[in-house]
Amino acid sequence: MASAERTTETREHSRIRIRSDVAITRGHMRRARIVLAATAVAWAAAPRLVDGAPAVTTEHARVARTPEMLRQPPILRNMSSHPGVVEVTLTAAPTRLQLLPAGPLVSAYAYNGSVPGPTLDLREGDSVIIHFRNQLPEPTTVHWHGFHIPADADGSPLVPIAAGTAHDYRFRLAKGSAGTYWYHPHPDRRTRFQVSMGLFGGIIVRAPSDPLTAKGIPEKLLILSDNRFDSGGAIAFPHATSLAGGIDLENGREGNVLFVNGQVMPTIPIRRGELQRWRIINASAARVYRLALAGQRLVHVGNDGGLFERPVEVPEILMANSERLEVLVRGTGSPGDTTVLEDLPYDRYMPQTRPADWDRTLQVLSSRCSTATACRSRSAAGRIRGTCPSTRRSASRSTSTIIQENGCSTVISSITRTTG
Ligand SMILES: [Cu+2]
Repeated sequence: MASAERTTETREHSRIRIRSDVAITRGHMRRARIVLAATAVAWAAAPRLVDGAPAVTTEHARVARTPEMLRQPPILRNMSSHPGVVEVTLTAAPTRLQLLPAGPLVSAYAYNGSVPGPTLDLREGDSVIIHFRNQLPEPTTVHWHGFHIPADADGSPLVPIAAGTAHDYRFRLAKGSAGTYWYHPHPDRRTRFQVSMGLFGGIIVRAPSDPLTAKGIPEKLLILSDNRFDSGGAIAFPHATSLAGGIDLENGREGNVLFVNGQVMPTIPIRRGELQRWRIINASAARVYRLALAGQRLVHVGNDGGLFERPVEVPEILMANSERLEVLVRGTGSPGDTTVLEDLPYDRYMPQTRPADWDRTLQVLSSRCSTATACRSRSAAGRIRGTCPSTRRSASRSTSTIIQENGCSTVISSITRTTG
């Protein structure tokens, strides 16, 4: 993988396919050295680059002016009637979509016609069959990011699916694998391009008993991505030997418009006092997010490995590419009040290619308090606590204790799973 493409990958890739990564990386590093040499003169003349770097804040703010309610990606339809078997059809194909609010129809790649692709909703222990059809004009694969499955089913670059052909992916999910995952292409040298063209989707693996679901806490799937567009609204890729192409190679291709489920700065309605579980996936090719909820602390309850034993209350969470996290968010304030999920500045750049506006905070989405429910809440590390007239106490079989919210109040001191 090229150095820029490697930024779409996580530690999991490194663990699972060290040998193939090393081989691919060497080849790409040779190409990277050639490109870097070709642009060295220009870089020397522009020690703090502005021209060629994406104007992140300006463009994102410009297109984020028409807020709309957050949509959930469609769920892939299970065609099997056998318990424990999930059989779906997934097609990657070129299409034309409106990617920018009020923007034109532009060329994109999509799974089953949508960006993000449909969500794969699974359970631990499921036998999964994915009938994949590659209608792209180039080879691709589908990689099930985070799954511990046989290498030949995992969509590696070593098992490409040729243009115009089909392939069945088959695997079984292990017990204890509940969590949030995602899928994306992983062809040799084209991962960055195909993901940027729109090929990515979410995966949820559910446990037989999920303490948060059991308590009726509603959940949202939030797939974060970014992209870059030309003046005509088309997805923009600089030439590999251009200055911007060299920057992409060094920094990874970072977009100047941020999306959640393909929407720019959408709104999530939340009742006052309501607790929501947000499953967040960083499907951006290179962007590292420092997520913070303005005016609130985040209650971090899970990551790539599923739910934690106990929640952790934090002011912000650093989220690298391909990482997943789960947080609990409470509706606060008066009806109509909004709380903004922000991407705080994170300096991961080489000085000569650092975007001029890297230190600006970006708005990712907002949650809007929708109805009045009188609640006063206070928080402490490891628990969420609120006060309301009446609460119902329930205890799981393990050490976890959850006081179920009755209208508005919830205390969670532990979220240990009680799977049987
Ligand atoms: Cu991946």
